[in-house]
Amino acid sequence: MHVHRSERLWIFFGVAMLAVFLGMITTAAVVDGLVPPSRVQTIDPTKVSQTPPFDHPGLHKIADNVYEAYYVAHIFSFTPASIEIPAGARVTFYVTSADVEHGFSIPETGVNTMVTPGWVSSVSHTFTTPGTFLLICNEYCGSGHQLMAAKVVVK
Ligand SMILES: [Cu+2]
Repeated sequence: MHVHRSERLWIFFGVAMLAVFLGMITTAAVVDGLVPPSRVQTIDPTKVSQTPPFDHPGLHKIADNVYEAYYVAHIFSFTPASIEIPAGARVTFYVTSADVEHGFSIPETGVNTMVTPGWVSSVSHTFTTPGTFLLICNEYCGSGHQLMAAKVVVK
């Protein structure tokens, strides 16, 4: 089969670019220790229920209108199932998974992160308007995925 010279050139160019990009990703991952954004620390996924502060997940008040919320995602729910905060509160969410990959998303806010076993993900948001916000898993995690939700109540 005859392949035209310019076709061969483009095939070579495509393969070379693929090699360059794979090399860049590998270098960033191995040399720079790059991890996906919002993952702040590692945790043993088999010992989540014994590892502070995830042994007692929930809301912690840090200062006036400043909170930290520790969540454990597991098939097919979040712990805690509901938190209540005052309007204007800044909440930093720390989330980990006790089993499989999950999502952690509060639609209509900037809260959206993946939850990977072995990692703690973190995302912050200031809740200015009162209301009940639905917290959902947006990564398919199994047969009960559509049931996986929790509430953030802003008063
Ligand atoms: Cu899910």
